[in-house]
Amino acid sequence: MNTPHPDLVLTDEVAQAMADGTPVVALESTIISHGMPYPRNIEMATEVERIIREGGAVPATIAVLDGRARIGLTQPDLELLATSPDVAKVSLRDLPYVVAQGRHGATTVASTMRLAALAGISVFVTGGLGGVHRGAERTYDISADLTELSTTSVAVVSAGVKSILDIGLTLETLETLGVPVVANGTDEFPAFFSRVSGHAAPMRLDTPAEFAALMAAKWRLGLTGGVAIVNPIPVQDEIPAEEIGVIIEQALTEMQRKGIHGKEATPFLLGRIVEITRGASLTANIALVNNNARLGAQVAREYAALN
Ligand code: PSU
Ligand code: MN
Repeated sequence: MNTPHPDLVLTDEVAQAMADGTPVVALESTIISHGMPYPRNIEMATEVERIIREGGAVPATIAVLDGRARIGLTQPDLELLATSPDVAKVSLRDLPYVVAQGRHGATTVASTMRLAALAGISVFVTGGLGGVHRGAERTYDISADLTELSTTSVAVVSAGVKSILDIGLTLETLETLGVPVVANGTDEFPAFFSRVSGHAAPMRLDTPAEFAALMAAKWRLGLTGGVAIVNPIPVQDEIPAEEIGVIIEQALTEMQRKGIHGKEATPFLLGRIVEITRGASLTANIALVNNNARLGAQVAREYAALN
């Protein structure tokens, strides 16, 4: 099968879908290798692909394996990502290193967006975006997910950002970077585990067709860069903001005490929150990813219908 770029390896299914104009939805792999414990991570990765197929689109989970950027993975590939300790967390800056060294890498939102765009994929589903960490005025810890959203033309469906981050500063930064942040069916910017964050959503749309039209308008106008589609966790799966807020504070305090920072910060916080909630946060996390997959497949179908 022809690939759109010499460094990308597409599965036959994804290559065929791209050639036929069948909607394709990209998925990241950091959430598998560094965002959830085994075996829930492999169950999630498998289920999310199933939901996207059921929604009439082709899933393309993205990772770097043996130095090859892979667009679409097999079940054994997913197992490797879910279990191997040799899988690096790969954001944009790490991508050339793992490729040139022939290593395995799980891609973050930033690097998944870039590889999806190289493959010609316009819609990407994840759980939560990276953003401006609390205390960033001292640490400068701002996820490359934000700068990537400013430059790479892919729509990213997430459940917003967790309050492990500074949500207000994250929204301000996205505004500066020219990234439309559009909530699905709500006026409130969602905070991952909770439907409310105390911050208004900058924009609201109510149907997948409207999201597709916004994407098309943005890129037709020559406004390169991403669209952040933020989809609140379903009511029945949410953890109230007051409840999860205390736990997040505890995890942040522990992180500071341990001196953890940089690329380890997000995986540490996610892992601690799962431990402290004895898995309840993991159940919520999986529910919101599945919910995002349903929306992402619909948006991909509507966007494909426009082209
Ligand atoms: N937020 C979550 N779950 C995740 C991540 C973020 O709720 O798994 C992952 C995503 O892959 C995201 C990355 O792109 O963490 C951000 O890491 P950093 O802050 O180091 O850029
Ligand atoms: Mn960071």
